[in-house]
Amino acid sequence: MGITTDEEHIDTPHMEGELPPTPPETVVDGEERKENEDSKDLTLFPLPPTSNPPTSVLEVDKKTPDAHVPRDPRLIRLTGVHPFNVEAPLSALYNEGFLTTPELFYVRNHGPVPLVEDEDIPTWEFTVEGLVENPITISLKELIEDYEQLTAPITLVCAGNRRKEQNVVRKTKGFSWGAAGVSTALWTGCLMSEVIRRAKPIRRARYVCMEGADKLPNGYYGTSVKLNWVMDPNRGIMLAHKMNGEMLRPDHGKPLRAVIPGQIGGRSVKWLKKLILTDQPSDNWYHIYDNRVLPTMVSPEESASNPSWWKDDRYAIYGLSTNSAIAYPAHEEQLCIVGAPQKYRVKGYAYGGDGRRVTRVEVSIDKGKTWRLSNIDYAEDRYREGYEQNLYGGSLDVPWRESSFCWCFWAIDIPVEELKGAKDILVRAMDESMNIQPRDLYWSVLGMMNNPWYRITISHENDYLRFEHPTQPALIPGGWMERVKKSGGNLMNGYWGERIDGVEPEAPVEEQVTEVKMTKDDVNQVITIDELRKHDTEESPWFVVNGEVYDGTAFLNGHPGGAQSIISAAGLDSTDEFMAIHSETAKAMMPAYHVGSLDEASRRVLSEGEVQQDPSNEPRPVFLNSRNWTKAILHSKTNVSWDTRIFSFKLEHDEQSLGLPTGQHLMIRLRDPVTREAIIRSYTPISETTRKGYADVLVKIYFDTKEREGGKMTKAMDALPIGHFIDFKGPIGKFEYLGRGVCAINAVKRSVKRLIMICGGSGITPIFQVLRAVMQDKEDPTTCVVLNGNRLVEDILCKEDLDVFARDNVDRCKLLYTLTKGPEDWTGLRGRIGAPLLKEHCIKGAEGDTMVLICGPEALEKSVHSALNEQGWPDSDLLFF
Ligand SMILES: Nc1nc2c(c(=O)[nH]1)N[C@H]1C(S)=C(S)[C@@H](COP(=O)(O)O)O[C@H]1N2
Ligand SMILES: [Mo]
Repeated sequence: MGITTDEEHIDTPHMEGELPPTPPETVVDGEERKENEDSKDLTLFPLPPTSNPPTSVLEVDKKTPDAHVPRDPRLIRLTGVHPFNVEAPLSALYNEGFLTTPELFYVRNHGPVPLVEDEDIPTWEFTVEGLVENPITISLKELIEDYEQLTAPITLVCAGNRRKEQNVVRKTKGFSWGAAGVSTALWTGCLMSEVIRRAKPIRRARYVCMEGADKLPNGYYGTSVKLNWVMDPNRGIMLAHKMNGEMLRPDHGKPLRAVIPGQIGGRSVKWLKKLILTDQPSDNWYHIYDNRVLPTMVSPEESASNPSWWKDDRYAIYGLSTNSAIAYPAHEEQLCIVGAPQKYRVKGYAYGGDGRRVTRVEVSIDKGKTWRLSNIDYAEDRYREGYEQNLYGGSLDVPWRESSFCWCFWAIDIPVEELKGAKDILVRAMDESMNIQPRDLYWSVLGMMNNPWYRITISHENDYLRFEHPTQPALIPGGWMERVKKSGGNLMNGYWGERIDGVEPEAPVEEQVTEVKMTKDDVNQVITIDELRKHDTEESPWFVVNGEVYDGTAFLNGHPGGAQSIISAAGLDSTDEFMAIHSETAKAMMPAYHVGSLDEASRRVLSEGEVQQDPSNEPRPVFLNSRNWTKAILHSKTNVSWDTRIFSFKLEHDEQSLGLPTGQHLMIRLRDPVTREAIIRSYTPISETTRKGYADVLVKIYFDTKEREGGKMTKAMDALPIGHFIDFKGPIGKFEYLGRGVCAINAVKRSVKRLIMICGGSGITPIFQVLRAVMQDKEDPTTCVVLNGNRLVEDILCKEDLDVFARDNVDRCKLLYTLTKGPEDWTGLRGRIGAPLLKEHCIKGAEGDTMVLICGPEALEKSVHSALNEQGWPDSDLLFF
């Protein structure tokens, strides 16, 4: 998250009551609007932001049943690789504005995405059956031709939106959505009531059951809503085939889905195949065991052993609960308070349920003692203001409707002076029925409809205010909830786990982690690593959790995460991922699959230095461990150029240092997403060695070309989804720079006056660390000569930083770039790094006063080696990284 210093989120203070400018939006021009050209009263309703439909299938998806679905790599995967359940980073979602592009629209798939070829779209059929006089089958072509088409903006929200907060309090049976399980699109199609009317429901019919084409472990996905709602035009229940004017994308129900405005997303069935009229709610497994808020005292065990909780219709959820979240300040955003503008604009989204309008959004910076009224922008109203017109082949069916089916954006300017004195920012929304978000979180087994006040904390660090959201989605660590919980705070004390003034602090409540027993008593077979490895197969995948061996075969079809996630774990120790993802209920199912215990020796071999959990559970101050693999999480990717990225990894906690001495490297271990083979390479991070909590690694991706296959490791890195674990080990390397000219080679110290650094391409990274260490220490007398070879100017990595070192240290740093394909106006050196260049720029001095550090492709290292030897450099002065 960047540092906010200027106008980015802050505008000049505005008048009381004046609406803040809304996020950028497109104004209709072109075809759709032509007919209205003479009207002066053109309404400026938002059109979708520019979409860049993904065209290629991501590496991670290729071995899954979704290998036919191109996707956007920015989406954060919440349930491993498959099934695809994702949300966009919250700021990215908010920045899209009122309408979300289909590629960033959240996805909730219970299983594989049905494959529907474009040529089969017109003949896609669905039925209307059950309690009707006239059962019918309708093709998509007929639906478009025979039924009145309309287009309307509608927000979908997964009932699990914001569930991570519940999971931090106590693990629910659901995966961890952040606050971006919500998105808005313009949907085109017809009213569901039209097709039902043609089928002539009989009197007894009270419910409309819907069924999708996705075959899941417990049957096809299905649910129901009341027939009465479907027939009510005010509820706007649709059958949609277009999203933002284009055919539905595969993840969003291509070619046809239900869209049920104002209700939880789970009712909007995708890949729609059947509408069945009944006199009872749906008996589909997913209708019964999903999308419910059971009473808070029903524990996971109770809900599992007593199915009647699930059958009680009172606990099914339909209309959304009133909700809101803060988008800016973003998580870990920093506001520089020196020379900051007077006001900071806090902003976010809010929505109500069942078409109820959000009528106020209030913000507090004193823990809810006082509230200030925020401005609300209801972009949805701007579609109402105009008269009926055509958009994407449907009439814009909103002007007459009174309901609010979309999210709204709110914003409020708060004086930075006041933020400086505050510890947190709270937001709550209220709808037109005065339903207001509660202060306290209501925990329930499925963790759904979570809507307490959204709270971000403010901490003061030197000249900065640093903001923290409650959580981060998926397994991504971070957020104040985790921090408070770790330090013993009780998150449910009505005060966000903080101490209440004047009240004796409660003894930190030991979390009631009932250790779920995952083994079977009569299983006592000892299994060796060789036996385990025989089951590294798709047919009978065995995997290891806590040293115990499980046979996943019988569960391949029933696993909610899909067979793929079990197959991916075959033959491996998957303790960390397993324990992190699974609920108590899931763990309680494990004895059924328990086949034996891995013998001691095999455990050691298998973990071959896998993260050894410190039994004391103390946070480790240093991340790297030279004997064991430790895990960090991919936090972000930044494109430096078309083929070069900075991968930022989040260490185990904010205070942890990487533990990499200057000049040394670390190893990164990944699994090839397709073959699952382990790939290990060494890298030198470019982030400062003193940086805490994170490490940045600069990587040039070697893509496949027509001539040759690309780099296994770098392609696999590029395919990594944000939020996933990667293994690290180290430090390694024979060289270390101790400072002030003192180097250690294989731990033998040696003092030098000069360092000559020769590198090519991404070989700059270890060199960069050493150079920075020298240049940052103004007392370090060592002089450095850097000879850096590349093809094009734009291939020179870290050039800006290098140039600054040279500019600020004229007498200590000599920087020489040489290019093989330099542009005409290039004033630096030309040609490869070889004997002639070296003779000129790598001049031997007094005996032993210089070390030459070399890092680059093998060919470069070889030719430099022989050239330097010829020029009289002894091997003892040369160091190859
Ligand atoms: N056929 C089918 N329809 C489905 C689902 C599904 O898994 N299969 N998931 C539901 C849930 S829980 C949600 S929140 C929405 C998500 O829609 P989206 O993926 O287009 O955002 O689809 C709903 N419709
Ligand atoms: Mo959902």
